[in-house]
Amino acid sequence: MSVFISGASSGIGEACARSFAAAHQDLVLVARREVRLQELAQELRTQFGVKVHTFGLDVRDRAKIEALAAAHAEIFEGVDVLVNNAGLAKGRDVIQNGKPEDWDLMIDTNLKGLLYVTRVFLPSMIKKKRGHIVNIGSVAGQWVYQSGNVYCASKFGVKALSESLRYDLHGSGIRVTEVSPGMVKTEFSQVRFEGDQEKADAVYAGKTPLTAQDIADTVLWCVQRPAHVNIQEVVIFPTEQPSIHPTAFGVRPD
Ligand code: NDP
Ligand code: 8X3
Repeated sequence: MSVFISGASSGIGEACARSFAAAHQDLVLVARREVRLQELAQELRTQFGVKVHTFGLDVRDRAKIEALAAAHAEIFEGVDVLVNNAGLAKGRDVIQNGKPEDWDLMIDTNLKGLLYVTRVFLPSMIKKKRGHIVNIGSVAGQWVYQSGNVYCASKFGVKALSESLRYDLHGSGIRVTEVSPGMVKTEFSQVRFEGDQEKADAVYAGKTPLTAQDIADTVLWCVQRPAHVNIQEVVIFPTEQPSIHPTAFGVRPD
């Protein structure tokens, strides 16, 4: 068995890679920053003796994921656990000031990318009558907050796709879990605010956010339940973030 993790070059995906490697699972890691993946892979091979394959992949590139799956069929068909983690927010504008290029990026990555990646694993999982798809959603996919608009919509979409996969794959033996975190300190806010460190830091100021490891622990726990148990959804907030709304969340829109 091996575990495929998208967006393993930082944050939650990287922490998942470390946790599954520590649990002696072989890995297939993808992200756009391939050098980071290669460094992580080398570290995990040395530390845990696991096999790790890495591929530079932009999940928006459907032709590339299909070509990789065809060229490396043995590796892809050996995947029993798919962690759809690659994702991002871009900008935090009210919708009337939103930038269409940010909307495209979020929808193409968080939704279409998840679909393109999932699609290449379904035939082999269905044939094997086993598999586990873990989608990293968000509390932003459970509740909307001001200026969250398109990011929230993309994560509501992840929730819809997770539920749809459960219906459509019913009877196949494949489990589908959605893990929906609140505030996690990763590179997420740096990406959202395009490297503006002050804005990114303000998100977490005076609070104790979740760590990427908290989420990886949860993903691993879901996957390690017996085959007849499917943890359908997990919503995890930091203790100091009682709800998604901005006064609790830390950053108010400009
Ligand atoms: P990071 O920015 O630290 O990690 C995001 C990962 O996604 C990176 O490895 C990045 O790799 C990858 N990624 C982004 N775009 C693409 C792409 N087009 N193709 C392939 N990989 C891509 O943030 P997080 O770890 O926090 O984010 C992981 C997931 O968790 C996301 O889906 C996010 O929406 C979700 N989430 C995060 C929360 C938070 O507060 N941090 C809360 C709730 C959910 P690279 O740039 O190398 O391609
Ligand atoms: C990330 C959490 O609340 O910033 O998905 O949207 S939030």
